Amino acid sequence: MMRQLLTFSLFALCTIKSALGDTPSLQSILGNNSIEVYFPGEPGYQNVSQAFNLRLHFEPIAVAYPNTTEQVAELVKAGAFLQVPVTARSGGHSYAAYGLGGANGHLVIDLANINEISVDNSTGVATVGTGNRIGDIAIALFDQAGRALPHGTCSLIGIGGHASFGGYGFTSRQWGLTLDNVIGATVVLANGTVVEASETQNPDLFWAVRGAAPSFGIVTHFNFTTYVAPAQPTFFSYYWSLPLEQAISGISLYQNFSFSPSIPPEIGFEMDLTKGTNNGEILLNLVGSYYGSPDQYSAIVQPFLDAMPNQTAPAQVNVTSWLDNLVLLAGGPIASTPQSRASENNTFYAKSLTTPSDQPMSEEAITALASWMSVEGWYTPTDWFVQLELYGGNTSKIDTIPSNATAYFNRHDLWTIQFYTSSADAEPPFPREGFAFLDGLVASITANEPESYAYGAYPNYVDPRLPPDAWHTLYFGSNFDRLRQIKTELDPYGVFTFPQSIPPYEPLL
Ligand SMILES: Cc1cc2nc3c(=O)[nH]c(=O)nc-3n(C[C@H](O)[C@H](O)[C@H](O)COP(=O)(O)OP(=O)(O)OC[C@H]3O[C@@H](n4cnc5c(N)ncnc54)[C@H](O)[C@@H]3O)c2cc1C
Ligand SMILES: *[C@@H]1O[C@H](CO)[C@@H](O)[C@H](O)[C@H]1NC(C)=O
Ligand SMILES: *[C@@H]1O[C@H](CO)[C@@H](O)[C@H](O)[C@H]1NC(C)=O
Ligand SMILES: *[C@@H]1O[C@H](CO)[C@@H](O)[C@H](O)[C@H]1NC(C)=O
Ligand SMILES: *[C@@H]1O[C@H](CO)[C@@H](O)[C@H](O)[C@H]1NC(C)=O
Ligand SMILES: *[C@@H]1O[C@H](CO)[C@@H](O)[C@H](O)[C@H]1NC(C)=O
Ligand SMILES: *[C@@H]1O[C@H](CO)[C@@H](O)[C@H](O)[C@H]1NC(C)=O
Ligand SMILES: *[C@@H]1O[C@H](CO)[C@@H](O)[C@H](O)[C@H]1NC(C)=O
Ligand SMILES: *[C@@H]1O[C@H](CO)[C@@H](O)[C@H](O)[C@H]1NC(C)=O
Ligand SMILES: *[C@@H]1O[C@H](CO)[C@@H](O)[C@H](O)[C@H]1NC(C)=O
Ligand SMILES: *[C@@H]1O[C@H](CO)[C@@H](O)[C@H](O)[C@H]1NC(C)=O
Ligand SMILES: *[C@@H]1O[C@H](CO)[C@@H](O)[C@H](O)[C@H]1NC(C)=O
Ligand SMILES: CC(=O)N[C@H]1CO[C@H](CO)[C@@H](O)[C@@H]1O
Repeated sequence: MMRQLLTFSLFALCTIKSALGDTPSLQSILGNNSIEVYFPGEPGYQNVSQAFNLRLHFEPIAVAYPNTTEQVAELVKAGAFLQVPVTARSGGHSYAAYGLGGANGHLVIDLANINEISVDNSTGVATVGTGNRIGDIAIALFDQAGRALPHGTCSLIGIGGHASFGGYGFTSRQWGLTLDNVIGATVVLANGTVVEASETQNPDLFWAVRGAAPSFGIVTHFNFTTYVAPAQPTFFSYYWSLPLEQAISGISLYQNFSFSPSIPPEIGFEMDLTKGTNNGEILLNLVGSYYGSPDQYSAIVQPFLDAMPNQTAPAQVNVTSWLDNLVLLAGGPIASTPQSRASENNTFYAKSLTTPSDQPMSEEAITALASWMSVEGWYTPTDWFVQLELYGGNTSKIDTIPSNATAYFNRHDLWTIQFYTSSADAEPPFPREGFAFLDGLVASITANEPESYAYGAYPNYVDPRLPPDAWHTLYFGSNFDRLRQIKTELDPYGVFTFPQSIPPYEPLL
C-alpha cells in the first residue's frame, strides 16, 4: 500500500495524509525494500552517521545507500511524505556536517554507490556519479582519456558538495571553479521527479544547481567539460618564518604580487600562514602549481622571491606528471580506499572572506591580521592556519564569468581567505577559545576596511555561525532573490531544508 501511495504527488499526499490516521514510520516504508538503510540503534548506524568534523554530532532519522537515481527518488518521496527533511551526502566533508543535514532528524541519502565515471573521448564530456571523491575522479579521467577537471587538493572531498558550492584549485584561474564546468546534471526534485538540467533543459534549475544545489534537489550525476591534462606541471612551495614587522611586509608584498598583471592564468597559488619557528613568528608558505612550460615558471615567481627575505627552509620545486602533481598537492595518495573513506576526520571550525579585486586590503588590515596571528596565535590552545588563495584577478577564468551567470556569486575577488582552527590533537573536544580566536582574525580585517568594502564568503567553507542576514549576502549577494523564487517553485514545502538552505517565499505549511 505504501508503495502505491509513494507514487502520488507530494501535494496530494500532504492533503490525504491526515485522513490516513496513524502516520507510518519511515522504517515501515523503507524497511521492506532493497535499499541499504541504517536506523538509530542498528549496528553500523553510529559509523555511518559520524561527521568528518568531530566537533559536530547529529542523529539522522536514517542513513540510506541507494544504488540508482530511481532509488534516490523513492527515498525523497518517502521523506517528503513523512515531512522529514531530506539531505544528500557525497564525500561528507562539509565543515558544518551539512551532509548529515546540520541538525538532528534528517533522512540522509548517501550517494557512495552512485559512482560511475565515464568520459566521451570525442567530446571530452565526463559523466560522474555524485558518490565519487575528487581524487578518484582525477585518476579515472586521466586513465580513460588523458583529461582533467579543476578541483581542490584534498582527494577525499566528494564531488557532490564540491561542485554544488564552488570547487577551487590551482587550475581554477585557467579553467574556472569545478561548478563552472558543469554542463548538465541529473536531479531528483523535492516531489521525487527526476529531471535533467542544462543550458536548454530546466535552465532555472541549472542556474541554481551551480552554487546552491542542495536547496533544490539531489544531483545524482554531473556532466563536466574536461581539459587535456597538463603535460608537465610544476609544483612549488617556499617557506619564510618571520617576526611581526617582516611578516606584515611579506603579506603586503604577496598582495602586490597577487595584483601583478604579469601573473598568467596558467599559474595558481596561495599563501598559507601559521605559527612560525620562534615565539611570535609567523610562517609564510607560498604553495601552488604552474601548468605552462616548465622553463617559463621561474620568471613568474622570481620577482616576488627577490623582494622577500631569505627563505627559512629549502624551496621545493617539482616538475612531474599530472597525477604526481595532484599527489604532491594532496600530500599523499589520491586514490580513496574503504579505510581512508571511513577514517579521515578533524575537530575544527573555519570561516572565510573574499576580498574584492578592485580594492587592495589596507595596510592597517594586514597589520591587524598579522598582529593577531603573532600574539593571539601563540596564546590560543588551538592549531590554526590562514590561507590567502588567489582567485583573481582579471586574467582569472573565475573572474570572467558574470556574477549572475550562475548561483555562485563571488566572482570578482582577488583572494578567498580561509581561517581555520582545530583542536591541537585533531580530536574532540574543540576548545571554546577557538571561536573567539577566529572571530578576531576576521574582525582584524573587517574592522580596518571601509563599510563599502565588498567582501563575501565562500559557501564551500561553510560557516554555521553566520546569521541569516549575513550569509544570504556573503554567499549569494544579489543572486539571493532569484534563488528564493526558484526555491518557491521547486521546493515550496522545504523538503531540502538545512540550517543555511535557501528559504522559499511564504511557506505554505
Ligand atoms: C580537508 C578539506 C580540504 C578542502 N579543500 C578544498 C579545496 O582545496 N578547495 C575547495 O574549493 N574546497 C575545499 N574544501 C571544502 C569542500 O569543497 C567542501 O567541504 C565540500 O562541500 C565538501 O563536499 P562533500 O561532498 O565531501 O561534502 P558533503 O558533506 O557530503 O556535502 C556538502 C553539502 O553538499 C550537499 N550535497 C552533497 N552531495 C550532493 C548532491 N549530490 N546533490 C545535492 N546536494 C549535495 C550536502 O547535502 C551538503 O549540504 C575542503 C574541505 C576539507 C574538509
Ligand atoms: C547496491 O550496490 C552495492 C555496491 O555496489 C551492492 O553490494 C548491493 O548488492 C547493491 N544492492 C542492490 C539492491 O542492488
Ligand atoms: C563505516 O562506514 C563506511 C561507509 O561510510 C564503511 O566503508 C566502513 O566499512 C564502515 N566501518 C565499519 C567498522 O562498519
Ligand atoms: C580515449 O583517449 C585516450 C587518450 O587519448 C586513449 O588512450 C584511449 O584509448 C581512448 N579510449 C577510447 C575508448 O577510445
Ligand atoms: C549527460 O551526458 C550523457 C552522456 O553523454 C547524456 O546522455 C546526458 O543526456 C547528459 N545529461 C545532461 C543533463 O546534459
Ligand atoms: C605594495 O603596494 C602598495 C601600493 O603600491 C605600497 O604602498 C606598498 O608599500 C607595497 N608593499 C610593499 C611591502 O612593498
Ligand atoms: C641571505 O642569503 C644570501 C645568499 O644566500 C646571503 O648572502 C645573505 O647573507 C643572507 N642574508 C641573511 C640576512 O641571512
Ligand atoms: C621535489 O623537489 C625537491 C627539491 O626541490 C626534492 O627534495 C623532492 O625529493 C622532490 N619530490 C619529488 C616527489 O619529486
Ligand atoms: C579520526 O581519525 C583518526 C586518524 O585516522 C583515527 O585514529 C580516529 O579513530 C578517528 N576518530 C574517529 C572518531 O573516527
Ligand atoms: C582588474 O581591473 C580593474 C578595472 O580595470 C582594476 O581596477 C583592478 O586593479 C584589476 N585587478 C587586478 C587584480 O588586476
Ligand atoms: C545578468 O545581468 C546583466 C546586466 O548586468 C543582464 O543583462 C543579464 O540578462 C543578466 N543575466 C541573467 C542570467 O540574469
Ligand atoms: C514535480 O515538481 C516539478 C517542478 O515543480 C513539476 O514540474 C512536476 O510536475 C511535479 N511532479 C509531480 C508528479 O507532481
Ligand atoms: C512490496 C514488498 O516488497 N513486499 C515484501 C515485504 O517483505 C516481505 C517479507 O520479507 C515479502 O514477502 C514481501 O514481498
